[in-house]
Amino acid sequence: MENGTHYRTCHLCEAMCGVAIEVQSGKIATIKGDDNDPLSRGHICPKAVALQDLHEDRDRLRKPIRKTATGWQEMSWNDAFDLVARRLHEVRKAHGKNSVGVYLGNPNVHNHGALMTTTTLLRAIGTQNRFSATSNDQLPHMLASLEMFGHQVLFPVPDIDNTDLFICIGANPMASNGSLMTVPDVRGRLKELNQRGGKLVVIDPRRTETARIADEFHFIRPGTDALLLMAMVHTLFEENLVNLGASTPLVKDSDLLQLASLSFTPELVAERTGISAETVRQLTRKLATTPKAALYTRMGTSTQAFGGTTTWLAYCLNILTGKLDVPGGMMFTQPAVDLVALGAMAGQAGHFGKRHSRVRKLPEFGGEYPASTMADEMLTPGEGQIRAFVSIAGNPVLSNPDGQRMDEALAGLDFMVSVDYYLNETTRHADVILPPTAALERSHYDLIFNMVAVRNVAKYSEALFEPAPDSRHDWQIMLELTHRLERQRKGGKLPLRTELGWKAFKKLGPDPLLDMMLRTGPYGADPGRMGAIIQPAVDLVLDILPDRHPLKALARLSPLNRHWHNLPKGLSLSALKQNPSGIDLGPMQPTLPDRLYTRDGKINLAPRRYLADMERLQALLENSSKGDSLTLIGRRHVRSNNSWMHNSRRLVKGKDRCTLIIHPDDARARKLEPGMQAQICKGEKFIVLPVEVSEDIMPGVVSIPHGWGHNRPGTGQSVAAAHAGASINDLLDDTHIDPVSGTSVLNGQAVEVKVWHTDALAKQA
Ligand SMILES: Nc1nc2c(c(=O)[nH]1)N[C@H]1C(S)=C(S)[C@@H](COP(=O)(O)OP(=O)(O)OC[C@H]3O[C@@H](n4cnc5c(=O)[nH]c(N)nc54)[C@H](O)[C@@H]3O)O[C@H]1N2
Ligand SMILES: Nc1nc2c(c(=O)[nH]1)N[C@H]1C(S)=C(S)[C@@H](COP(=O)(O)OP(=O)(O)OC[C@H]3O[C@@H](n4cnc5c(=O)[nH]c(N)nc54)[C@H](O)[C@@H]3O)O[C@H]1N2
Ligand code: SF4
Ligand SMILES: [Mo]
Repeated sequence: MENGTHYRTCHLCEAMCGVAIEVQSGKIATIKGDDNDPLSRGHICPKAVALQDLHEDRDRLRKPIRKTATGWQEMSWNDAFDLVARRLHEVRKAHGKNSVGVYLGNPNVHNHGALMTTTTLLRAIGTQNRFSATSNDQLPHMLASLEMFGHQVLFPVPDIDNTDLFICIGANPMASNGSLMTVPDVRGRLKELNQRGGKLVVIDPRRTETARIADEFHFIRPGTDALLLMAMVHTLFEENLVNLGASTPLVKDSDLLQLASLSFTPELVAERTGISAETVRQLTRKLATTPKAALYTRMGTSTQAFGGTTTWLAYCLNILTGKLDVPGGMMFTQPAVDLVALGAMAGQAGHFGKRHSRVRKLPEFGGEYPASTMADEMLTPGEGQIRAFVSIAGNPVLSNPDGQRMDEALAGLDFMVSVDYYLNETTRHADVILPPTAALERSHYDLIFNMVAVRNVAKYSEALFEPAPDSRHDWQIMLELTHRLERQRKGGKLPLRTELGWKAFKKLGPDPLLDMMLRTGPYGADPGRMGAIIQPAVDLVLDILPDRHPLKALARLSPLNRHWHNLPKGLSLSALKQNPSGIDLGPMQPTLPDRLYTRDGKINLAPRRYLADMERLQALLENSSKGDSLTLIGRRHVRSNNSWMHNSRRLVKGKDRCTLIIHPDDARARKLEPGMQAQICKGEKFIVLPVEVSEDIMPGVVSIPHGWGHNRPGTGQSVAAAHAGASINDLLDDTHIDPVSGTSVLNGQAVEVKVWHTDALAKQA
């Protein structure tokens, strides 16, 4: 990269901030917000500097490494690919295709090259034992979207820039910068809400950074949101406040929903939720009578015991009050690459429960089993046991519940390969680690987060630096492995046209395919052809893609989708290259009924699997917490990102952030004082953390952030190890899942807390 300013999208979280990176003498001098980015308008958060730290990090792996009796050894890419393909093939041959497990971690969705190529690798591996971070995250939203709108990734997004009432439940966008709501500069946007006379309401067991700037805040007992939302539904019907608005002709089964809500009066649920009946009624009226309002829920309501039902009810409340698909309400985006439409055309709108996992009989979602049963599938002998494992951009030892068991399971595998930058808590179990190029060495386009952005925009960033010599992009790693595995599977030889397809794919990489997606998309420059030279190569690539690959649909995409006629045209890769700060495609627009994918063209308000959960919800009313236990929830901090950004000195410096937050009453009862070490126990398991005493947490609730616990031996992140903290997931049970969706319960498990006596261990022994 020549000296000067390079414009780019930060890929670290969902917010898609535009950054301006100043390069001098081949090195990064400064990283600032890009004022011309139409979405982020100059905003960045403190993590943006980590783009540089990650790039320059000496602990970041740059060559493939292999575990040997005498330690890790570098190896050539060719040897590494051969070894991995051979070992995976051997295991598969000996034990069947399901003996190989695959886990896809979160950064995959921030990486268009990986997204376009992992599907091919998954097909080549051919296993049903697939897992990802989805089931520790947004699965309930995908399920509700599938059940109600007919498509697993058609998410309603708060039109935060135009709303007058934003009800935020179980999310802390001031720390997380939004999720399933790409919202850079959320602080500025909430300030604007305030300036136009709008209101922010936050409901959370902790007075969060977002709660602090809210007009109204209510504590809620963890895991009881479904009761609150049901009481709101009840109130809407009881007070004749239901008004479906524009959705009226589309909605079906609201009578069934009314029936389900009958017994959940605000009075009845008040004690259990901790929110008074009067507050519930007021809030419901406010939602119903504010024309531009949006009720939004996220992690705290999704990764809990009632994640599925809560998320469904949140969607229902928006619909019952006429907030769906209207400006200022919950709207659907129209991104430049419309993966919703492409997925539907490729027969990938989603499915649930088509088959069940071997050990715990848990349902698949979109072809993946819940991550909380990954260790079971590795540790339980029998046909179909996972013996070889592929982890791509994930750290399940820290991110999955029961990290200790995950550790033990990974340690017992016959073979493991990780595609990752770091030797960390998970990849230390691998036999081979394949490190991709650094993010700034690759181009970037946000295929996923444009689908949930509060404004339609498109932006492409070219690589800032040349790839380091002898390095491979994620997509190159996927393609090499896939190609070799396909060859192995076919006895060493592929037909000539297939070989040409592989050659073409490896040569082109993801960007010409992206160009094709842009051109054939809703704002496309020209609906079909990309020029006589590239098109034949692209055709060869489309030929070798799996049948249900969304890109496959591109070949059939000539008449533009019916609801695309009113959008501005002209997008292509070259158009984006000419606008390095991005192109504004305007605010979200109403898109119904065209955007619905249900078979009958209706929005289903009362899918059966949620109604079937009513008995359990009723039981929740009765069973209140008992004994000495406290309820554990998570939290995020703006200077952190899941498990993998603790090796940046600039981000971890300062006050210890991996602490236990506890209410003064609960601390007093346990003789805990600020700064003391607390032992947090769950059954036999425990971790030890410094105590923070705060009125900002609800009595009976404690909070620990996730992604810490860098004290395991054999890792290679020196800064992180010096700021180790402890992993909340070493406490959480992997048996706790939301039965409706299969999502892990990461918020709301019971723990016990006491003073940590350093001699306690000695006594125990
Ligand atoms: N208790 C608790 N647990 C949680 C959560 C919680 O709130 N509480 N949150 C859950 C959520 S929402 C999520 S998304 C998951 C995340 O869980 P995971 O996806 O399993 O883990 P991450 O911590 O995101 O780790 C990402 C890994 O990818 C590597 N990596 C980063 N960029 C790249 C890249 O470009 N290419 C490749 N090949 N590798 C890369 C990093 O080095 C790191 O090892 O954690 C979940 N776990
Ligand atoms: N700085 C930073 N940003 C991130 C990440 C990060 O690790 N750090 N991770 C990224 C990822 S992968 C994701 S998925 C998003 C997540 O983004 P958010 O959904 O905003 O996630 P959190 O900040 O964890 O907020 C969850 C909130 O739910 C509350 N909560 C817990 N249990 C309950 C409950 O039972 N009921 C209610 N009502 N609230 C509850 C918690 O107190 C917390 O305030 O953030 C992304 N952005
Ligand atoms: S909020 Fe921070 S980490 Fe997220 S995209 Fe913006 S600068 Fe990057
Ligand atoms: Mo996530």
